[in-house]
Amino acid sequence: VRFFNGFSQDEMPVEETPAPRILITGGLGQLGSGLASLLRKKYGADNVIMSDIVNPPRHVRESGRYIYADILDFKNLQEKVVNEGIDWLIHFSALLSAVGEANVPLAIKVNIEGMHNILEVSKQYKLRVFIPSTIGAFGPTTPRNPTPDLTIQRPQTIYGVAKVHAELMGEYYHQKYGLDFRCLRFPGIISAETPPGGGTTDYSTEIFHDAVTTQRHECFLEHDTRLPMMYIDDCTRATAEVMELPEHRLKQRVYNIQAMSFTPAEIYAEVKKHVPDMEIEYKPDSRQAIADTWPQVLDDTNARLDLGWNHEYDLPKLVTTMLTKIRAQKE
Ligand code: AKB
Repeated sequence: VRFFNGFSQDEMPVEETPAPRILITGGLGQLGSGLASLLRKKYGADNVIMSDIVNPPRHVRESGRYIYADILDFKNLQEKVVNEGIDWLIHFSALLSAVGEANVPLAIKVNIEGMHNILEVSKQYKLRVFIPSTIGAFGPTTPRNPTPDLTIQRPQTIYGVAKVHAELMGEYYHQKYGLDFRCLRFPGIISAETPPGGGTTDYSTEIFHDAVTTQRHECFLEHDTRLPMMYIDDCTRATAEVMELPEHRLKQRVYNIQAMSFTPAEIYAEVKKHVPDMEIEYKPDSRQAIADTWPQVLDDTNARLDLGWNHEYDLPKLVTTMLTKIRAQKE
């Protein structure tokens, strides 16, 4: 069969889909740089724009485009989306669980009001929008092992309350306005290059820095506090993958994902295999009360089935990777 333009099906010129223009908010946090670097490799350096409200370190500026964007200023957000021709918005700005408890009014502003602006601007300009949720979106009445996608959500931190609100608002905008809202519930994320910013799972990154420097870690959680976790490369890959999927593949808007689940005693034992002099002391602080209300294991069956989610890093691979990277940084 020949078409009216003279081509057969095989000869038809393939229309190139242009690379999406992507804006990452909260770009200077734990997740921004890793995701920007992955997306820049896929879509070109100029198409991935990092943003935040402070002057970035030199290496961030040198690694690609960085702009000022204030999620609390709706007009500023509109201007950035229009001037930069944004198609996808990845919204990482947030105060994490521990710092949120220390400054509730600011957490309400950033995590709730800022998120409203993100949804509204995404609706207005028909963007595909990703807002991560978290294990913090669950509370003491949630089944903890395993925690399914659809379950009781009565969190007891402002961070968690704001994340449940974000999940519901995203789903509502999707159902009411057709907004292409996508959301993964992340576990604790462990990273070598960027520090976590005031969360309840931060010990799982700090322990590696201590292993390489002082060989002594003071842990702010009890030895048997089990939490879901993930290495940053799995987290950034999952984010890129969920954004790239055609919309019909999403059977729901919010998915649990995790890679592993461990206690401080278990990660310590794994680190000690490589750092025999390593010592740990448990001194639980206010973060213990938060961790005690969170899931121990997330059930991410739906993400594995619908999205093709698969983790690469288990606990042994996480430990060797983190130690290698941090040792190289300190040399
Ligand atoms: C935190 O501990 O607050 C975060 C999270 C699990 O969302 N890392």
